[in-house]
Amino acid sequence: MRIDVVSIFPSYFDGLTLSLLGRARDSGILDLNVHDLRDWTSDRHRTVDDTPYGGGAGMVMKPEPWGLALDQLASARAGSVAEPVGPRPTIIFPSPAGEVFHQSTARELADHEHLIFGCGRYEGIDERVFEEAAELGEVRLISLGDYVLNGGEVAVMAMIEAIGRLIPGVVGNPESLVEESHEDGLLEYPSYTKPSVWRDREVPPILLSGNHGAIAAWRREQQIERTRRRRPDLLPDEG
Ligand code: JDE
Repeated sequence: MRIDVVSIFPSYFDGLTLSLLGRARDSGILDLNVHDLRDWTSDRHRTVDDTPYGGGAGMVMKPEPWGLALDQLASARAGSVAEPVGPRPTIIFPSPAGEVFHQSTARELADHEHLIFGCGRYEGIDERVFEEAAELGEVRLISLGDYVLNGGEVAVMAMIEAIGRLIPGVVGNPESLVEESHEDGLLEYPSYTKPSVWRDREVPPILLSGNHGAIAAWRREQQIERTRRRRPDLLPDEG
């Protein structure tokens, strides 16, 4: 998978090159490229924002640098620039006004060949950028949840981490993916390790019993109970 990120703070993404995703990059499974939006400006001050038409608070990101950046990154495909070969990219803009990101969104995006993430700052991006981007690929405005961040960078990092670990070959043990929260629609069961008694707190005895069937049933029961208490919205009946 190829991922391009466009941001005015590219160094935010240094952390992504570490650990899990770092290994995916080293092995060639993930081709992650972070770009500075200002590289597509041509004025002395490398301007990326301007005042909003119609008035209002704050600044809006100018369309020209975004247009040039997306043209170039979307054409980074086999074939020629005029006649590229292969699937069109999916172009993602984090936005509090977007569709909500779920594990199912991550799974779907993990199958894509080329993702481009655009990180907005200030009060937003000139709306015509999304229309232009739609000529180059599938555009998705995606929200992490109902809260506002200063810019898209942190949201993009979260999405790349969620997507990147689902690319086959990134996580060593595929079973660890299936057992996690949200992969089976329930929260995780509680985990324990040694010592079996710590500060007078005992590990549930069933986990020491060696009865694998009983352990599996207990864990499932814990999952259902936790989900009912903390996230009843995830259960089929009685949202
Ligand atoms: C993401 N949940 C919250 C994005 C934006 C077009 C595109 C993007 C402060 O204003 C913002 C902030 C952000 C960053 O993303 C989030 C977010 N998931 O806050 C935009 C506006 N228009 C604007």
